[in-house]
Amino acid sequence: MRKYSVFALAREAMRAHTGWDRQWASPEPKADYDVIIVGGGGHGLATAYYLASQHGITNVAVLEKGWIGGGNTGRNTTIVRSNYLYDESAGLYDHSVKLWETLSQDINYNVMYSPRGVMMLAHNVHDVQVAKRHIHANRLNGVDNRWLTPEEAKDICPPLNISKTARYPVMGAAFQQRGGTARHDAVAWGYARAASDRGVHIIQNCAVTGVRRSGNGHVTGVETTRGFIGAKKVGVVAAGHTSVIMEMAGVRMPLESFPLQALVSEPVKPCFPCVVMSNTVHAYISQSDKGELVIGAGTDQYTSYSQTGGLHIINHTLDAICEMFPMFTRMKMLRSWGGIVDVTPDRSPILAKTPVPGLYVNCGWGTGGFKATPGSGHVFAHTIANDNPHPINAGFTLERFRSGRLIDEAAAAAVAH
Ligand code: FAD
Ligand code: PYC
Repeated sequence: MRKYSVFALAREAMRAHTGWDRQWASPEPKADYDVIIVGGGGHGLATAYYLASQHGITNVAVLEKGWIGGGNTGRNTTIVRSNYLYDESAGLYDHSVKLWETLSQDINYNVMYSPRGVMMLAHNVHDVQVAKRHIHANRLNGVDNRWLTPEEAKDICPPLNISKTARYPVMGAAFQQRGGTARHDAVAWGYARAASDRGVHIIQNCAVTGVRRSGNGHVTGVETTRGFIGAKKVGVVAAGHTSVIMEMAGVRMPLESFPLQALVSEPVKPCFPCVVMSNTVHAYISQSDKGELVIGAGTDQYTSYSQTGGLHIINHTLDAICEMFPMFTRMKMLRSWGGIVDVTPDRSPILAKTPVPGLYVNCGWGTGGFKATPGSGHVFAHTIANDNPHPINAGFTLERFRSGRLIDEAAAAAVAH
């Protein structure tokens, strides 16, 4: 009989549960695929999963230059919500929230979606008016959101300082109960495992370096660090680097890339029951299941591909957090990091066909695409499979930057752009 050490048994259990070993077992690329997805973040992996599960397209490869989930998917602060102002955005993000609600069952992987509620604070008359406008617009769209007085906000979130003498006094808050958090790594691993189980190839350490087109302009495949790989269709889902890849196909994108950073505190016992965001002071906070306070800042003011951000930005964020939650003043920071987000002029994503036949693009999520991962993958898979957008992403075109029919969600992210 084969003997297992306790360590080996634990490793087997981890493997069975998380599928982590597949991170190092990428298959050899085939010569030809029906669809190649460039970028193994949550959106790319979700797209591959829905191509296989909803459209029966399984001859698919996801090409990732590093490791799956190593981009923004594994670097974000995991806030999920759908309290966006405009009809198109509310439709897209609420589609995603609905998918979050059953995602763990759908992909048979615990993504730890926790609808603990997202509270957006108002500190001045302008904030109050904007928040109430959002609440009314959301409710007209069937998206839950309600107004809280400062006392009601404190009942939900006891650490909140509602003193009238605070530098940024709390004048009330908008509260979306269905909003919350999820475990970001699990989202990448869960979609990867579910897609891989359906035959999708997930190929790591494989950077795309060129896009090949035929004489009539149609995409024929991609050049990579592991050689040329043929494909009938290519979907680019490479947040932060979309412009670089699209340029390889001769398409100029309306995007700028910025560092966005976050940090966690030392772990402490559960003390923070929901997510709190403040647009005015550019800080937001929640507590992870490990006990760390998860704190995010605004973007740097300058474009860059650096995965760290300006120190002054994170200092400002911590000042703001300590003002709003004085009980955290003496806590210590455990680690900080950054990611590169790509931002469109109207701060809304592009999920669309491109002028190049067979080439599709999913980008421009800026500081807020984690929450959209299931919905984005679902409608992008539809767009690729049918060579036509799903009604939910029909407005998120590339063309809108030519026509001027923008979806201007500049205030929606609740962090500085
Ligand atoms: P990614 O996960 O970045 O995946 C893209 C992948 O493409 C990467 O893995 C990259 O390595 C790969 N790639 C790039 N170039 C190539 C190439 N040439 N060849 C092959 N592969 C390539 N959103 C929220 O909704 N809520 C939040 O609380 C939130 N907080 C955030 C906090 C921070 C600090 C950051 C940085 C972002 C935050 N976001 C948040 C935004 C969110 O993380 C992103 O919008 C989302 O994760 C984008 O997912 P993705 O799959 O498109 O991108
Ligand atoms: O979009 O909710 C959001 C968000 C929070 C932090 C960064 N983005």
